[in-house]
Amino acid sequence: MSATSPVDPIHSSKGAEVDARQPALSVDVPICYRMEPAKRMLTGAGCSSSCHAQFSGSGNQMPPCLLADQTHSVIGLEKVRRVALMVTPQASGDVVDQVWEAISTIRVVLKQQPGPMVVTSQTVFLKRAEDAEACRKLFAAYYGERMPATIFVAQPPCGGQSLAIEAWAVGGEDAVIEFLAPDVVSVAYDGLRWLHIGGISPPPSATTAYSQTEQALGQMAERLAAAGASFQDVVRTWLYQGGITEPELDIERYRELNRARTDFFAEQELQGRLTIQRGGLLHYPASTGIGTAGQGLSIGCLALQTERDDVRLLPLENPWQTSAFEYAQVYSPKSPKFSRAMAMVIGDYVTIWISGTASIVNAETVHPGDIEKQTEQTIDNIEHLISRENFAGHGVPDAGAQLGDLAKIRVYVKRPEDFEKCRAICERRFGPLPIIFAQADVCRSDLLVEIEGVSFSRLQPVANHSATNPSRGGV
Ligand code: 3EB
Repeated sequence: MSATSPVDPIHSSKGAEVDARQPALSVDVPICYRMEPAKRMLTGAGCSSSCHAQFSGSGNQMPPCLLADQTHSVIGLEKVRRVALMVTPQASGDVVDQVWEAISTIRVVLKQQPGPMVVTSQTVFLKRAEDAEACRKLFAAYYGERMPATIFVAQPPCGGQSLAIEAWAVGGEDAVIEFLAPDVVSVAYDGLRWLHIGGISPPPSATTAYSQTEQALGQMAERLAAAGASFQDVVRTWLYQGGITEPELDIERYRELNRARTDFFAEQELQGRLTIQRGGLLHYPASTGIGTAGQGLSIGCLALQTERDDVRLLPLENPWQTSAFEYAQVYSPKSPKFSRAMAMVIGDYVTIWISGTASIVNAETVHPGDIEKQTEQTIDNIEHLISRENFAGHGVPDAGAQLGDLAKIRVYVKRPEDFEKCRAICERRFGPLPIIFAQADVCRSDLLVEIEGVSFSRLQPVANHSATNPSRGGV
């Protein structure tokens, strides 16, 4: 491990170049470290945070106060380091205080890394939607030209705070980070190019769920095109819909979203902008479709472009669940077009973006009214979805992950009074991990909880391992 010179957390500039001096990673070292929550850490004595010993080398000065409750994971990939932060400020103070607290917490965590880190995307969960403008100004003051792709979501943090932030940062000697346009950030290294796109909302003139979805997806396609990409490259989408279970005329808004999304993807397919897997199945991104306060829509996505022949994208389904795109019409006349997860095998590394997952078995909601059983079932579903067994069923026997490989999760809880029960189960099943709980309506009125996350693991060869087909998108 290369020790770094002390970083002055107050005076060091936000350098434009990324120059992470990565510790050498050996095969038996895990990829993803969940860091101990360093709550209200005091300067100097008494700091027991394991991140010092592991990542800062010796002789560094102690970090300054960490104010907000935060947990983060450090993901050491081959050429870059990623940090996933879940920050929930203290409940006291107005929204401005809380934003500063969250920003300074993110800053301090990133200063603890051995090289410069750049925040590329963030999701801001708001108690009051109208606070978005005040937050945006503060982010602009801090980040300047280097504003992460941001999505504001009107979903109150379950702990009562004014906001919570999920932020992703990246650093590494070879990483080239470009702020291409507002809410469009690209990260390129090692033959990979990631695009983080946030902040897409339809114009106020779009009032119906159908037209909101159509226009937002159209804007997403435009932003992708402006960045030299297309829907073909999208691996993950997030759709935050106001009034998701409410009727609009006679039909539920979520069903209209699905109709618009289906039409949009059909159009993309006609234009040759959707990958078709072997067997004719379309390559739908992993997704979250979840409720927010208000009647709007806000969407974002993550895309990956690469010419590397050791990169495979694998849309995952869960044999315990009917594929969403095959749900019967009773759930939505045009089915929800998403995959249960998108696994990416990149060299020896496996990243799995897990879609919003709920207490659904086959196509039915199970355990209506019971938050504890719904939480357990949801976690069971995720565990099976990412298991080696499921990867083997998809023809990739050397990949898979466990709950302990998750770098972070988000838990959407419908009823505020269910929060503590849900949290207790999450703590028991996942162990300590970066997490945000937010209050949101799930897309079926009988679903009380939905969980999404991302895992990082390594390929593990099976005995009699035969070479797998490296072609992209193949199953
Ligand atoms: C489900 O399994 C729960 O419409 O994009 C989860 C993830 C859900 C994504 C979406 C909906 C979506 O059907 C709901």
